[in-house]
Amino acid sequence: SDVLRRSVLFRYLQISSFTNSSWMRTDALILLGELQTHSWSNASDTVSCVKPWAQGTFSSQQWVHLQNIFRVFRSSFTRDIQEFAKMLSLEYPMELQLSGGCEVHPGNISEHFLHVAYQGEHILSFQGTAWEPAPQAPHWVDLVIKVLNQDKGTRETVQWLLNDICPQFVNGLLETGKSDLEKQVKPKAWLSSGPSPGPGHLLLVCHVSGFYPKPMWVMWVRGDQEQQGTQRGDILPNGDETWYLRATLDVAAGEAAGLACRVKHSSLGGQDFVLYWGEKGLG
Ligand code: J76
Repeated sequence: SDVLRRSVLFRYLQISSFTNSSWMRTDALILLGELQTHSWSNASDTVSCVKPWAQGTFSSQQWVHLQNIFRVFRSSFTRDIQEFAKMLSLEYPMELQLSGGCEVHPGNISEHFLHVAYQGEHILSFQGTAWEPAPQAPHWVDLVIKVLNQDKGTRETVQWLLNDICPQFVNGLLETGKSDLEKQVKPKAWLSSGPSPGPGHLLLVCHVSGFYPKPMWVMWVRGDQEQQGTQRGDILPNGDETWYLRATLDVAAGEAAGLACRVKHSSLGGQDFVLYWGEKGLG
């Protein structure tokens, strides 16, 4: 199937905000490719599944075991940060971000990563069997690394989670979540005019919304001729696990007739959308 042929990125993303020495919170989410599978609010003791298939092929017993590891980790992490802040006289507020996970490639090949950012800057990573400072990290990070690397038990747990558990769990999710992961949602498309770019000029706007998955092709065309002046916006989330994209073209008012917006997407199965400027009263 498609989802098994491509590489998939699985990420645990954590944000810990330390307002002062007594106010802090940690929230996290897990993403498989474009889809959120889990969430973990500060208020909750356990990681929640946001998809019915989010336990993958793990047994309840394995799941409970992982929940315990994460619970211990979250409280130990909070304590560690407060201790380091004291030891290094770091100032509040502090923001810590953790990004860890694995990318599973076809043929059971996988890569993993675990990075930590402090005040938005990457400061350390777990590499191979130990923690390492990031290339441009401040000097005090060396001391943090030294302390962290003394905990052999934690290093072994991290290696086990990244090397063994992560790819196993992802392979299970690819099975249990297959139909969600392979879903195809067709976009809607419409045209509008944007703010005039200058006297005698029009800004043609082609909106494409509600599609899944993310890869999308959209161009202004005249017949078969792709208009090189097409400006693609950023792909934005609609918030319902579909995406939005717009493409604009600045044209002389007299040249708008005959232009069209062409949309190609996997959900359209080769039947491109073509919307003509000037139809239905526009232009
Ligand atoms: C993202 C997954 C990481 C999983 C790690 C799980 C292991 C764990 O929870 N270790 C903590 C408890 O360790 C004790 O108990 C273990 C068994 O449960 C073992 O026996 C172990 O040997 C024993 O020590 C341990 O306290 C860790 O230190 C938790 C936090 C790890 C961590 O990420 N620390 C961290 C990271 C970044 C600390 C500081 C920074 C940057 C600081 C920036 C300046 C404020």
